Formats: sequence, C-alpha cells, structure tokens
Amino acid sequence: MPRSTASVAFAFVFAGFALAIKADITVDNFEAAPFNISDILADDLSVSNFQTGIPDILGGTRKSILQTNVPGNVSASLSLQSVDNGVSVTKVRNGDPVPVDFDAVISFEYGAPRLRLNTDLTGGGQYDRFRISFSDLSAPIWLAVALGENGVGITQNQNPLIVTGPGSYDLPFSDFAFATRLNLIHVDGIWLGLGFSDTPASASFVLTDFRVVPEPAAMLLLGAGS
Ligand SMILES: [Ca+2]
Ligand SMILES: [Ca+2]
Repeated sequence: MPRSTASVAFAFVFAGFALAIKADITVDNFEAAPFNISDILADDLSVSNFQTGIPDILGGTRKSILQTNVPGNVSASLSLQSVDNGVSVTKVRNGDPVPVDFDAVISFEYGAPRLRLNTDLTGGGQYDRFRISFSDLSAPIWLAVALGENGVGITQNQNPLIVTGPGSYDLPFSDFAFATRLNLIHVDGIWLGLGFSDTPASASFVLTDFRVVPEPAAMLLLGAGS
C-alpha cells in the first residue's frame, strides 16, 4: 500500500522535525548579519558592533566587542559563504610586550542591557548546558559565559573552559555559581567571551555556533522514545 506507507513516512519526518526544533535553543548560529570589525591598542578602548533584527538568534540582537591589550591588532569578521558559517577572529601581536592576561579578547552579548530576553534557558527543564562550536582554531583560547538577570545580578562559569582545537565544547549550567540567586528561567542577558593567550604571537579561530542543548544522555532517551 504505497499511499499509507508514504503517510507513515511523512508522519515520521514531521515527528523528527518537531523533535529537532525542541532539541535546543539557538543563541547564535552565525548564519545571518555579516560584520567586520578590528581593533588596535592605540586608543586603549574596545571596538563594538551592534546589530538588530537578526533572524533565528535569541532576542534577535548581537553585540560584538573586540579589544587588543598589547601592541598589534585583532579583527573579527562574519561572511556568509559556507554551509556552516562562523565568525573568523585573528590576533597579531607586535614584539614582546609585558605579558597581560590576554593579548586580545572578543565577546558577544545577547539581550541585556538593551533588551530583556526573559528566557527560560532550561526550556521547561529540557536543557542543562551551553554548546559552543569551532570549525578552526590555531592555538588554545579561553572561553567564559556570563548570564544576567535584570535586578538580580550576573553569574559566570566557575571553571574557565580552554578550547584546544576545532569541535564542540559543552558548558553545563551546573558549572555556574548561582550565588546571586539568578534564576535560569528568567535570563535577560547572555555574554560569551573568548580570550587569546600570549602564545603564540599570532593566532586565529572560527566560531560557528552557540546554543543551549539537553544533556547528551537525555537526547538519546528522547530519540529512543520517538
Ligand atoms: Ca583599541
Ligand atoms: Ca554557523
């Protein structure tokens, strides 16, 4: 009975699609709103870029902030040319200045302070971690995520995540210190920070995705139950 087989197959496709949609929250997939910014030490200030109305990202706004802390330069650009686009970030340090914590840092802000996301990051208890993906990385970088709730405060992951190569890195919510009593179901702002260390003098990475996902085992159970 070809027709009923087809409807059954269709039902499975739709069921799979519904699960895929519920399987995570895209904070930013870097698939829209290209930009290009760069910074040099000269003014000792950061350079930023604020974009609004971006489809498919949480809250629809992205603020990108870039700063070099040593003589040299750092640049970031998002161009939409590949299947999985990402922000390409490159730092170059001139000479051997007195070492600082980071040669250069880049961060991305979603929501606060200009917008209150008021988002339930757990998706009703489904999700328990951030997942950040890189398609390219020439030297280790430091990664941190901070969360803000309006009128409550800000909290950050306690153990900095060191990114050592291309791939996806998980940051469980359990790694955040909730001393400020920030509630994961009322998150207003999300901040992702990435820092270049002082070795080597030049380095680069491509950040392709930033999302909230379930515990991997929970996802397997979900798949088994479908
Ligand atoms: Ca500067
Ligand atoms: Ca992407």
